[in-house]
Amino acid sequence: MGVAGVDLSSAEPGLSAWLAAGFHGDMHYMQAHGLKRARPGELVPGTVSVITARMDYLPADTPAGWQAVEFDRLTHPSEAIVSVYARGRDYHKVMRSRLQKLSDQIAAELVPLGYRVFTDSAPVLEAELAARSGQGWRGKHTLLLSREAGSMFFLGEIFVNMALPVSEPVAPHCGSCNACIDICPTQAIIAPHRLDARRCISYLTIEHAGPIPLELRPLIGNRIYGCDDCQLICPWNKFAQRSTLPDFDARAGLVGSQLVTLFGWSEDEFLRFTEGSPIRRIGHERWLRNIAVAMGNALRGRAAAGGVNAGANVASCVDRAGLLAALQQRADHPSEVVREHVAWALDWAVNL
Ligand code: B12
Ligand code: SF4
Ligand code: SF4
Repeated sequence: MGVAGVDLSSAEPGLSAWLAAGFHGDMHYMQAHGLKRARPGELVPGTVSVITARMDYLPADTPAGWQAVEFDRLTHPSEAIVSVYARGRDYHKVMRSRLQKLSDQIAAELVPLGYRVFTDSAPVLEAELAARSGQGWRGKHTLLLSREAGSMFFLGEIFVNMALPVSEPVAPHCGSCNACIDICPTQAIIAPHRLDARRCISYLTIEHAGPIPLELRPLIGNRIYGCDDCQLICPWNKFAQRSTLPDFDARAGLVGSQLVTLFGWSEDEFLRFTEGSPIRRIGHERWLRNIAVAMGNALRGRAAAGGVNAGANVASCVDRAGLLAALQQRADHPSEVVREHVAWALDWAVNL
């Protein structure tokens, strides 16, 4: 944990430039609040300090060398890849409730305090606040990074109406490394610390509602929810810590499942299997859209563009008949978005 002040004015020009460039795509919530995002005192009047927290999320049973295990999934194109942060319980719930408990306790036992807690739940520049309060530095991929914990952690804050001594920021340690920029499958990191979200697979599979741009579909490979590549390649993630909470243990079905299996889930099954998971928020339609793209890519038979195994020919381990049959079963799906992505996948598979 650390403490930041509320003056983020030096971040405002960067936020405005990012929005003006349209890098937020259709994440209208990023634009809606304008510069309030950089002004904690406007979001919660009376706020004079922000207590910041980070919380590790690697599942407790994560093996040594887990980055190689994750990269290897890209060479099994029939397997569905859900990014690591989304395999357990929704962090919004886990972290917010713990911060709420902590604040209640501080207010009850230590000092009367006005407070509000947030974890990606309001217009707050979380990584900026965390960087200013010594939680780590901003990596070139834009995420917060620490020498003790890499970047596999969530951020959260307690806005308080009491002036607290501010923590010292830490020096950046990216040096001349550019590994995250180089590995990004869609070249979404257009320069150090500059992310065009519209190209990011995390945006395309989670935040974006409509059709996925055609030129980006092949680059998504078999990633069906989020993307971890820029973090997997980061040398500092050898220091990433396992979570001590069972909440972040991976749920059955979300690791190592076949695309065909997840594509077969009915809407009821989708809602049941994703109860309490962040995945639920994308809904069944986007879920099918994402998996259809991955199935098209699997049929095409090449390892996901980008990743360390880029271009490897992996057609031999793909059950073409099974994938084609599953796609054809959804060809008349009531959603136009699903139908169009299924048609694309079938077409992409045959028109080599
Ligand atoms: C919107 C959002 C996204 C978007 C955009 C990401 C982004 N980098 O902006 C998308 C959907 C792509 C995304 C993806 C992911 N996200 Co996200 N996301 C957010 C969210 C809600 C807001 C981030 C934000 O404010 N972006 C706006 C830009 C302007 O901010 P910025 O990067 O700080 O930019 C500063 C400078 O770089 C500069 N700048 C940036 N661009 C430009 C352009 C120009 C021209 C100029 C001059 C300056 C400039 O100015 C800014 C101010 O100083 C935060 C939660 C929160 N409320 O903060 C989570 C958050 C950043 N995400 C998180 C996570 C885990 C992820 C993923 C790893 C999930 C996944 N596995 O798929 C990926 C990682 C992708 C990546 N490399 O960033 C965590 C990160 C934890 C950490 N260790 O840092 C957060 C903090 C959520 C949380 N509470 O834990 N995310
Ligand atoms: S999450 Fe994936 S697509 Fe997004 S910036 Fe990182 S490597 Fe690129
Ligand atoms: S991969 Fe390299 S440049 Fe990117 S965040 Fe990690 S250390 Fe920094």
